[in-house]
Amino acid sequence: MVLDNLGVSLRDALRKIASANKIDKAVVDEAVREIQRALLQADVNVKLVMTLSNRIKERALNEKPPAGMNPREHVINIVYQELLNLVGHGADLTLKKQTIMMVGLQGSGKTTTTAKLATYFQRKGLRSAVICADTFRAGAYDQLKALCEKQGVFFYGEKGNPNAPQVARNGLEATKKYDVRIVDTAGRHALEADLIQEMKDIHTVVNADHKLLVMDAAIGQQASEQARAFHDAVNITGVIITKLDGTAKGGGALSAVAETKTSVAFIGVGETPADLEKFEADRFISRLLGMGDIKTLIEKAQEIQTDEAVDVDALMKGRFTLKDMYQQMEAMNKLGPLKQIMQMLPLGGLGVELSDSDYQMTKDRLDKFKVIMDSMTEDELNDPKMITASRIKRISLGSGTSSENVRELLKAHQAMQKAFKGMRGGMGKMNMKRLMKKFGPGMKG
Ligand SMILES: Nc1nc2c(ncn2[C@@H]2O[C@H](COP(=O)(O)OP(=O)(O)OP(=O)(O)O)[C@@H](O)[C@H]2O)c(=O)[nH]1
Ligand SMILES: [Mg+2]
Repeated sequence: MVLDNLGVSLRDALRKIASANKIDKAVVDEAVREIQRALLQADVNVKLVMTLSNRIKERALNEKPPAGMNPREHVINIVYQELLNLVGHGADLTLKKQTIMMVGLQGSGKTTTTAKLATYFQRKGLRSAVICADTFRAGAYDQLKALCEKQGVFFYGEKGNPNAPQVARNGLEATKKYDVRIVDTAGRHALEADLIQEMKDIHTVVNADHKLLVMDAAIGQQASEQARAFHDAVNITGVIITKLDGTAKGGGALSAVAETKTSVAFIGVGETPADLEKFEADRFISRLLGMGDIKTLIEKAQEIQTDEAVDVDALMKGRFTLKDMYQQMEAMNKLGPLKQIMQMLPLGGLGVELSDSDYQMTKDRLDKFKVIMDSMTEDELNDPKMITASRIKRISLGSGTSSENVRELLKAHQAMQKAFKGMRGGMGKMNMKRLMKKFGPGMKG
């Protein structure tokens, strides 16, 4: 999805922290610089980026890690928390009787989102009604009416009446018995005085429980200024970011949250009424940082542990002998392709580049490796580095395979060893289960 690039860069920065021998000023500075670069590239507001990076720096260097957390984990956790602060903690649009007013620039997705929201509440068992207070754009009435009718949502509008506040008032009167009433308003190209005035007038009439600012994910750096203007006019209570299914960077819209001191309530991920997701900040950040799937991995590993002892921690521990490799390959064959497993690890597998074909062992290939290993001495199995050309020849003869086969095995071992080393270094002494616990809120569901 969008923000993929941001995720990749942030994971890079975290990986540096995770693989540092020691957390000192230089390490923190460099990681923070990378985080800055990543956020700026995603169009997050410059001022926000500066505030955030200063806070990370300050906390990383001054705060003592809580008991049971090593300095690397501590710093990663700080980054996680500060990013969470940046996007807010999810606006509280609970399932209750309420009125909602939608505001935003022209084309930001207000009308579409109005229908989506009405559908959302309706599916949760609340009765929704929609009021069209966009008397500015000719097609607005028909557009919203059609969307509502398709979803079985009650629609109120007055075609031909140019007085938006009046339509809103009448609409509220007509929809009294509904649980959730959503008022769609007109957008304009830019923030013009007449839009602001009309919005304020509607706001006075509607006095909504929630004033939601709808922002296109593509809005970029001007988002904060726009958000401020809307906030000053109607006191925004939450933000909806639309078109996150597209290719925009999204960081600008995220910045609107800080500007309005609110949270993202929902995100729009498509054009149909179902393409609306409730925004869960911790989940979002976990996903961005690649921590989202650890739970799946652990569960998967635990399932297998019952019959075939696979300890995920052990994958990253100790010396990696040929015997270990065989065991791991056997185990991992059960888990699925190594690459997929690695990607499920925290921080996106710590950037270890693997190609599936190299690691996906067929049963045949494993069997062959087993035969080859049977012809090796104990020393060779424990320290494959000692396997010289002449030993390769002996092993291939003894196992009835070719020298190529033996080399293939050694190559696979080396690559895997390297991969695990990367992970081991990267994870520090991080314990997967502890890590999960720590990032627990993000691991829900
Ligand atoms: N891909 C995608 N398209 C969206 C999303 N939300 C809205 N759109 C599209 O964006 C366009 C504008 O949406 P509208 O809902 O009409 O925007 P608006 O803010 O009401 O526009 P005005 O009323 O003219 O100010 C439409 O073509 C929508 O289908 C989304 O989350 N994803
Ligand atoms: Mg509209």
